[in-house]
Amino acid sequence: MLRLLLILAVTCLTLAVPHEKLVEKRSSAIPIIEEYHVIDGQMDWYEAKAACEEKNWQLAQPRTQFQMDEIMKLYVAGFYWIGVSDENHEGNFTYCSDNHPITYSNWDTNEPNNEHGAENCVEVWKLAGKWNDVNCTVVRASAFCEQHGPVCEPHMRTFDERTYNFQGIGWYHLFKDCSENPTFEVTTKFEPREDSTPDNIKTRTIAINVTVGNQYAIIDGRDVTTGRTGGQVTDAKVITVQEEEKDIKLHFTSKDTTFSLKWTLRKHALDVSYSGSFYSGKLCGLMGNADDDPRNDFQKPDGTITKNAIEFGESWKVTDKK
Ligand code: MMA
Ligand code: CA
Repeated sequence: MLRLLLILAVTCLTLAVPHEKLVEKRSSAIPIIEEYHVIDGQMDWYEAKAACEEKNWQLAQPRTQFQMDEIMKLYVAGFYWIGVSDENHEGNFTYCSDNHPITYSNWDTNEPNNEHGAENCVEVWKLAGKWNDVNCTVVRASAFCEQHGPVCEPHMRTFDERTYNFQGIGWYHLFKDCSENPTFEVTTKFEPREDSTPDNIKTRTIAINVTVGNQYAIIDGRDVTTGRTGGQVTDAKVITVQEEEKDIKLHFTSKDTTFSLKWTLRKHALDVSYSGSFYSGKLCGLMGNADDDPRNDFQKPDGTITKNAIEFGESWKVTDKK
């Protein structure tokens, strides 16, 4: 069963130059967050963690400023635990659900200071969303929790971290070159899963089609076909495909940018990442424009922006392909 989960996270590798642009965006298998919640109370960190888990959520683990801003919409006053701690290794803060080093932080001035004995857990303690490290057993905070989307649905996540639920059927533009002289496009085909009903359609991805210049690659389940369309032949092998036991990996390069797709069949997950800066703001399709601003991601082919995920998704349907 191949189900689609678009999982994209952002990692910033900034150069030591002021105002340097983001040069690499990378995906990783991070959970898709559906919603944030508060559980009010006077809890220590472990109680807060358990309180989230009891509801099938987990302590919120903000991985971007955008996520932090979403969480802070719930802030009223006082202290709130988040799922970040350095209990396993002093000074190395990690996300509590996967022990990965944090990719984002929002420390208050002079924090983390590991004061008053061991301060290994992180609380949000100010309206500005600032973080403080504090003793995990201090009983004083509410919990910020995150609720994860069901992992088998094609919850989409754009390059700029906007998540949405879209269950269209057929071929769609996943992402394509929307610069002045476009050279590539990536489309994916969705079909209903077996457990899909007319009132509750759930789709999975069954094929991926990549075209770069006059080269193409089609991944249809486990079958991979590559070739060239008509026109002049270039020697450069622009698209490469590696078939591994669990994954199919595809890379292609255009201008200064290499795009990497990894389709993990077992996890039903498609990861897309890229490194390079040329296409910042010049992509379009279901994964948005990659300009770092999630708010403008629902841009339709005509350039207008909608708030409706379905209208957005449907606007990227490939009409001349069944
Ligand atoms: C101070 C400061 C913090 C520390 C808390 C513990 C009020 O702030 O030293 O860094 O975590 O005390 O309550
Ligand atoms: Ca502290």
